[in-house]
Amino acid sequence: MLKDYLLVEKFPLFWCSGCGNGIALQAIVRNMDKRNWTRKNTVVATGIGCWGKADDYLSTNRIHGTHGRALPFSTGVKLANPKLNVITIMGDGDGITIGGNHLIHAARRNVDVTAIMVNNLNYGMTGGQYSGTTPKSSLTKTSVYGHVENGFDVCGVVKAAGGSFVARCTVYDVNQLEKIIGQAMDHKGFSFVEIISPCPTHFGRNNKLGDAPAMMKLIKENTISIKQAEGLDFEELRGKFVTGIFENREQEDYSTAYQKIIDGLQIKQKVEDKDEPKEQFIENDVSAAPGRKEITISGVGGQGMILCGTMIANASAINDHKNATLSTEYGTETRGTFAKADVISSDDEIFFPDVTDPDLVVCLHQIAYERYTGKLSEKSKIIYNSDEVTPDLAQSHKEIGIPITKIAKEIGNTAVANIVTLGIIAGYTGVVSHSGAKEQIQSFFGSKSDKILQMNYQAFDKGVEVAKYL
Ligand SMILES: Cc1ncc(C[n+]2csc(CCOP(=O)(O)OP(=O)(O)O)c2C)c(N)n1
Ligand code: SF4
Repeated sequence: MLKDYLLVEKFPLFWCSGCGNGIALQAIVRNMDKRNWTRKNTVVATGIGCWGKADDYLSTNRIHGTHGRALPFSTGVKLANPKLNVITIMGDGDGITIGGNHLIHAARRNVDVTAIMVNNLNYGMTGGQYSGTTPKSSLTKTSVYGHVENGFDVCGVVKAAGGSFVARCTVYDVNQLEKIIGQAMDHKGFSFVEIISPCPTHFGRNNKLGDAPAMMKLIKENTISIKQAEGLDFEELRGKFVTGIFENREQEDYSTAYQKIIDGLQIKQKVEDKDEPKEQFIENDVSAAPGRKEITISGVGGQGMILCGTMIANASAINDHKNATLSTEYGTETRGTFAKADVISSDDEIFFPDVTDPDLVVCLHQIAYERYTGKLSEKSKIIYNSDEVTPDLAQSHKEIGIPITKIAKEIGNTAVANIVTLGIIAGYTGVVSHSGAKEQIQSFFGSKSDKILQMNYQAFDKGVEVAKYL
């Protein structure tokens, strides 16, 4: 039943009377009903705009995204769970003007989503400014003397970019509209449907095209089929809406191609696991402590804090099977200015990825130390690199200095200071299992020489040992 797909309690629709959006929405919902695309298996992603508000009325899972970005959201959803049906809803301002770059790349990648663009020839929601599809000479809020640019042939752009199903229809011909949307939904790969629709409130009024029925008549009179358009040149096609299916071909979609790579890597991994016995460091393992830990590793770019944070987050999520987040910050110069990695590891869900009340802040450099000293809650401890930091003695009750650079140098290279830090953090907080941390070291340095790998294992062990005395 259609009403199972609609949030009827949100009615009446927000759109102006005579707007074509309601007709387009109905055609989508009818097709969802026929295919059983319910809230259990379907996600709708939209951008901003009048048409972008269509998701307000749909009972499926929805992402009301930012303007021009509906396709990246859809791509992410589809990649994360290829079993879902994904519909992208976008206006002409949204899809081809502000988000044009995303449109061509989604088409090129052949992402398996059904992208439905309502083209009302202007920015409706913001008051009728011209968009990338506004025809030459049109009057809009931002072209009061007549638009000097040509509008995009959007289907031409999407086809050229590699879209495997490309079609145009109008809200006047509802039979064709419903049929084409159905075909687009059934298509495996990127399907794009452009729907020509009236915006009587702005485009119609600004161009003195009459009321909504008059605009519908105009759309009807100016619509021609692909066959009728054959042989017409650019000027002869001006003002015409060519409808029909421009492209419909089979081609492997993005998620399927991606999945093949993942499957291949997993098979390879299984073979390697069988061939090589697990490293001996799994023996005498120290497990990760239960609960939640928030840790900041800070310093200046080039000291390897981001790698240290990445290893903790990876070990936590991949090896210890906890939840983990990593967020990083570094200056535009990358090296030599403040940089940090925030890691949260938790047995429970993490709802916000930034560290707000750290258990531990490691400061490898004076610049970083000054950001944190005296500014943290009672709970937080600071461990600083005493080779690089002159501490504030008033804070000594909650700060610990360790000559991290010197320890790294004694092991063989100051570059391993971040792995000494990893060992100190693992030993002091228990945020990760020691085997997990070492698997990460193996994963990052395994392809280098054995000498480098062993030096990093040693750096980790030394950090753990130092932590025993804290
Ligand atoms: C990046 C960005 N730029 C501009 C805006 C302002 N804005 C909101 S809706 C809109 C116009 C939408 O036009 P269109 O996508 O054609 O949809 P319509 O309203 O015509 O259905 C604009 C420009 C915004 N929200 N975000
Ligand atoms: S402004 Fe135009 S596009 Fe927006 S709801 Fe009104 S008629 Fe429709």
